[in-house]
Amino acid sequence: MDQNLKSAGEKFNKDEILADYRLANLSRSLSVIGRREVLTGKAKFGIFGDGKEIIQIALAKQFRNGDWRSGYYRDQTWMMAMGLYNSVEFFHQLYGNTDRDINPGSAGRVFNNHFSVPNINPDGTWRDLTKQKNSSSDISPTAGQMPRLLGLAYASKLFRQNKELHQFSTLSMQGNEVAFGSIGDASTSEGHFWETINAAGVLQVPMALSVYDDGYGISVPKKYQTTKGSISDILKGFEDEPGKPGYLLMKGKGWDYPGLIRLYEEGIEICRRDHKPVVFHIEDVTQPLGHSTSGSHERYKSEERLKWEVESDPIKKMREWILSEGIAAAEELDSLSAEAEAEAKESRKKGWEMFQNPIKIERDALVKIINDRSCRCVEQVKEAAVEDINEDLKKVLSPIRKDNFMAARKILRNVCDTCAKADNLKEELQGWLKRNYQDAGKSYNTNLYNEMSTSVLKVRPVPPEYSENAPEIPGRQILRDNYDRLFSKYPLLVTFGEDLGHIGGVNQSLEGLQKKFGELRITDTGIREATILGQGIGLALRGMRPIAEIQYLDYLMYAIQILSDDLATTHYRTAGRMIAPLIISTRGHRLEGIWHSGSPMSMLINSVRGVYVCTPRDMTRAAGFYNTLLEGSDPAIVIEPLNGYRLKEKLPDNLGEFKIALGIAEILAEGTDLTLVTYGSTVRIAQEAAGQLAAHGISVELIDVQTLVPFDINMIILNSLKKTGRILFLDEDVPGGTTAYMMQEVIERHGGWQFLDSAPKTLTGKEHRPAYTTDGDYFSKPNAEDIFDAVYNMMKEAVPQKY
Ligand SMILES: Cc1ncc(C[n+]2csc(CCOP(=O)(O)OP(=O)(O)O)c2C)c(N)n1
Ligand SMILES: [Mg+2]
Repeated sequence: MDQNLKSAGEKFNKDEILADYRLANLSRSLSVIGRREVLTGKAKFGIFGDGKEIIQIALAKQFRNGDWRSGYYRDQTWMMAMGLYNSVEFFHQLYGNTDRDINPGSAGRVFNNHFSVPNINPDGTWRDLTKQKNSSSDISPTAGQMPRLLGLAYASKLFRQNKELHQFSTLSMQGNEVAFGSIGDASTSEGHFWETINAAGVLQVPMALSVYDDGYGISVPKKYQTTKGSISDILKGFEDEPGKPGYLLMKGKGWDYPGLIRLYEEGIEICRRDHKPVVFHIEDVTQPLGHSTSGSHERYKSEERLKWEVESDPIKKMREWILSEGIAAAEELDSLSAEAEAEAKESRKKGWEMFQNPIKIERDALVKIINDRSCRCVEQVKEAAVEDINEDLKKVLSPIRKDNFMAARKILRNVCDTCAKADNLKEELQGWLKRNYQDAGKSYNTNLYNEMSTSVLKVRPVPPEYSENAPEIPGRQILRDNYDRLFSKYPLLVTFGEDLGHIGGVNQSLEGLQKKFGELRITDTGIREATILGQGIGLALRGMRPIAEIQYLDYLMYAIQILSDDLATTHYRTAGRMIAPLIISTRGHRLEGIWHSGSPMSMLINSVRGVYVCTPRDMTRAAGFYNTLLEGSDPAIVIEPLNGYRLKEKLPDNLGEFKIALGIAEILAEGTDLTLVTYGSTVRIAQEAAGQLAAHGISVELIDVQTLVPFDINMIILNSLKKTGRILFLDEDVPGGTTAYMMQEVIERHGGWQFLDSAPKTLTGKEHRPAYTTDGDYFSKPNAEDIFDAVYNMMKEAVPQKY
């Protein structure tokens, strides 16, 4: 017996030890039964926490109200130990139960063992985050939890160090919260891991990360994942040294119950007190059921490894320790594990019934309609088809909703059309489908955006007001002076990014503001776009109002995974129970060169649905969007037009107050011949072209869509098209990119095709990236002459005798 284990016996309370032992057994039984449920076809996929039970029980003991978790799919025992997850909920997750009251973590929208705890009430107001144990919502991409973890920890630093924030006592207890993370050994190979580790060391934040080292990432062993095969060995350079703050590195064994309890007690105390980041490298971890239900580990683990895993099983080891310490007798432990197994089985039964019952009720109602209403008349063939479908449906042993809907829709096609009774059947079936589709829609198709009263779409717009002699000043100063008001108005507002602190931004739109508001509010960061995003997500989840800056639109590529997988899905994947109202500020569209002039808008809009996308044409509009967004609770990106910082704009009187509504297109010039639709930097070029066209007798109606998502809520473009009958969509994206998106919105979704007198057209950038220099730009992106020709040719085609 290990010396460490031996001496520990006296220190622990027997009841607690036995409760922990029971919980470990319960969790293991759930994993075993859960796997079986998938292999017998009752559930679709399963991934479990077997082998990690003892680590998580020890970890959970240090987790207090107000703390935060950002973990991954192995954490079921941790969640159970904190009282945030129970054995019936385990099955709700596994089956994908969509009832958000009984399956609150995800309402069936994500794989099992992906957790979350609401940060808002159903009306959108913030919960008291200091009175609950908080878990951010898990995502499946490996290491995807890391950037967000940085932000969760960073919030504690801000809440502690910025005294003005001490008043927000339901968001934080003056920063005394720890952000706990977990990650598998193999996922430490990801860039996100290293970027986060470095950033948390630089920032010195209370981040406590556990690495569960089970030696494998699915089938690939550590030697292919980690230099020297040991994450703690290679993290050594990050360790604290006198005068050089870094990390606390701690090591434990996955089977060592008393050792792990001490390890976490010691490490978390330092982390919480000193805001010192800690990495717990937990070795000797097993994975007794293999990676997931998608395969079996016998295929890739050696006989020897498999044998070692059996011997090192943490529950077996804990049992040995309890016996050797004389804490309890074997019979007592046997009865505890039998009890745990019985609970797991009972929970499976309950969970299955709760999953199946509503579906069966839905099916019964359908079958009843068919039985009562079928006409059994002369239309023999159709009637037989209806009977067959109905019989097949009744025979499905474990129905899912798809079975019901498929049957109803197929029967509808076969309802006879000769007698009155059949009319009844048709009507009732249509009614059944409508009602149940509405209900299924609530389960699967809601909450992509905030539907509560806190939605940014409900913010009342306020136009910019101008004095008679309003001066014209460079656009960057409008942004700066607007920010000045915002930082005074919103104490929870912070902004951070590369070069925006000391020098006030590469375009000086924050000039002088760090000096005025302090480094904790306007903060330079390292060059690390993915974790700038994650930092923002974590802060936003904790009730702050972050604006994360990405220096150029092109560099958002580094963060697109986090933006798309994490931020854009947060509200949807928690079925509306969590918000992360992060604002991302960036600039783009025009300059020179392949990596500084991109306008990859279709990449964005097609991968970040769930995040609003604002494309202001000037800095007054940009400022107006920030003002609006800070009044609502939605994540959004604002892309400032890169060539507009020095251009002069009229200075509004109501800086910080005027608000531009999202989704409202603006007609910038009225015209009768053709509708020209664009956004962002191209607006100015379109204005120039419209002037040239007017000189040639062509009257263009120019529309700035202002935001790509949401898109033209009031169908202003459609109304214009009704008048002109011709439309050209213009931007700097690739062919088939955002112009195609806009065309689909107007022509298909809004029904614009009915009003076309000419074929609708698009004018875009070239397929390649824009080349360097002004000429590179001229020949890569649409210019005023291109627009002139495109419009002129459309008019010539339509009215050849005139042009
Ligand atoms: C970005 C990404 N790449 C690959 C995968 C597929 N995948 C899921 S889990 C996993 C292995 C992770 O291993 P590790 O981090 O050691 O965690 P463990 O499952 O062993 O606990 C892989 C490759 C993924 N989910 N995300
Ligand atoms: Mg692993």
